[in-house]
Parts: sequence; C-alpha cells; structure tokens
Amino acid sequence: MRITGNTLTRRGFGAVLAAGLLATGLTACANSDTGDAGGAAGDDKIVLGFSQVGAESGWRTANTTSVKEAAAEAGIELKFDDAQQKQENQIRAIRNFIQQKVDVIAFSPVVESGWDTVLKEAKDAQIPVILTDRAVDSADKTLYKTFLGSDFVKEGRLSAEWLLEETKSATGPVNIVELQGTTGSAPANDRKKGFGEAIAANPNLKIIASQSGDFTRAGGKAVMEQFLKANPKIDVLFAHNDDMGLGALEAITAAGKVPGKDIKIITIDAVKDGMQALADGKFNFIAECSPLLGPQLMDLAKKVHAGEEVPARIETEETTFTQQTAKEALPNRKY
Ligand code: GYE
Repeated sequence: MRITGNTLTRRGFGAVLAAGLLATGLTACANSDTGDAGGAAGDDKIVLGFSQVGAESGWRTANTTSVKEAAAEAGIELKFDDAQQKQENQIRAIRNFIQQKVDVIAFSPVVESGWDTVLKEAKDAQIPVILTDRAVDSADKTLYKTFLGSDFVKEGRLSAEWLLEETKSATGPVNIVELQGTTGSAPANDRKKGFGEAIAANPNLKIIASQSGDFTRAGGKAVMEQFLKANPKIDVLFAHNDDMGLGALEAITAAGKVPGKDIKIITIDAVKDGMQALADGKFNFIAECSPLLGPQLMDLAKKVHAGEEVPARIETEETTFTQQTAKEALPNRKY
C-alpha cells in the first residue's frame, strides 16, 4: 500500500460523533455550493454512482448503511450498485454510471488489479473517481482523485504486536493459522503483509496454514474445519475479519476445543458481533477498521465535483480492543 502525504485522520471511536459533525458541516457546504462550479442551478443535485463490493460481512453492511445515510443527509442523489463480490459486476456498474453521466463515481474495488481500462474510460468522460475503503494497484495515479479508507498493513501489524507480547515467554513453537480475506483484495494482501512481517520478530511464531475464507462466516467456518482436520496443534487463529472469525468459532467448538483458550483468536474490524465475542472471551484481540466512511465520502464527492483539490489519501485512524476494553465499548457500539 502506498502512503502519500497530507493524511487526514479521524478516530474510529468517535466515528458517530464525527459523522454528526461532518453532516452539520456538509449542510453549510451544500448551501454555499449552490450554483457553483458544478454548474448545478436550483434543485440540481450531485449524482453519485457508488459500486459496493457486496454484502459479505457485518463491516460491509455497516459501510453500506453509512454511505446511504450520509448521501441522504448531504442531499446527494445516490445510485447504488451491489457487485456481489465480482469484479466484472463492478466494471459493468462503472460503465453504466459513465453512460448515465453521473457527476462523481465512487467504488470499493473488490480486488486491487485490473482497473486501468475502466478508470481510463471514466477519466475520458471527465467523471472524477473516488476510491473508498479498498485501493487499486494502477500505476497511473491520475485515474482517480483520492483514496478514503484504512491502513490495512497497520491493522495486520497491530494484530501481530499483540501476539508477540502475548507469546513472549513461549519456549516452543506457536502454530498460527490464517484466514485470509478475498483473494487479491487490498485488505487481504495488506493485512497478511503487516502481520507476516511483524511476527518475524519471534522465530517461534509460525503460520502453518493460510487460506482465503472470502471475508464470510461460511467461508471462515469451512476453511477452519479443514485447518483443524489437517493440523493437530493450532495455537492461534488470525482471521482477516470478524465474520470469518465468527464462522471459525463454530468449527472450533465442534472440534471440542475452547475458542479464546485452546486457540487464541485475533480478528480485524470490531463490528458488534465481533466485539461481543471478544467481550465473551471467545476472541482475544481485535484491530479496529471503521466502516463509517459515508460522511467523508460525501464531503469528498462535493469537493471533487466542484473541482477542488483534495488530499491524495485520507486515512481513517483506528484503535484496538482487548477483552476488557471490548466490554467497556460494547454498550455504545452502533454497528
Ligand atoms: O474488513 C471486511 C469486509 O474492505 C475493509 O471488507 C474492508 C473489508 C472488511 O468484507 O469485513
């Protein structure tokens, strides 16, 4: 993942508050925008075409809700498309948006590669593109205006750092299994990288099996079942999202093991169900990834539509949770 300067941050913890403040700011923004560079007069609304990955996880559902609510609050007309985790569907949706001459296109790319052609088509049609949540690997950075989302490498590294501390007095091998997110997606690539690089600090820590569970509960359960069959000694599960970890819980329990004790579980996201599992002692650690990107996305859509400069990368700042802090945070967790 490429980091560029000019990083704006926001705490995941204060996301709801931040959303409220941003929404207030946006109302003012909307009024002052009327009749501006967008050429929109009177009741002309900005039309935003948004291609969502799918509905594979609790994170995704919360993200979709955030985008829809923020669009309504900002007075932006949203054309929403669910790609059902398929790149070809996203490419088709983006081409439709271009044909419909939307004002701005935003999308959360299911995988990192293979976007140059369609992004070039959007650029030629002079429709600004915003990447939300997941990055693309296009060498030509002029194909999109900005990226809004998380530092996935850091999430992987924070997960590993907890484990390094937890296992620092271990004298023998610590066997780790890894449930990867969707193959080729930015969060799967980057979380794997951040975790793998950091655990190298302790040669006792070994990833003995690693496979994609496609960010779903069903995937997490099925792959964990295979891991358990093939490996008699599993000490740790690192799952690239809560949902796969939650699916894996069923497999672990069915195999007669106690999740959180016999097998320590580290996940990423911190959606409500994940936080509940952590508070209940079934998970051991979660690195947060905030899905509440809607208000910032609408703010950016207005800016790029007005031809304003925006930072190349806007990063969501995140926290981490232990069993204790999850208990404290859970009553106020909104998603
Ligand atoms: O972690 C996972 C979802 O791209 C950050 O996608 C997002 C990831 C999130 O399916 O739960």
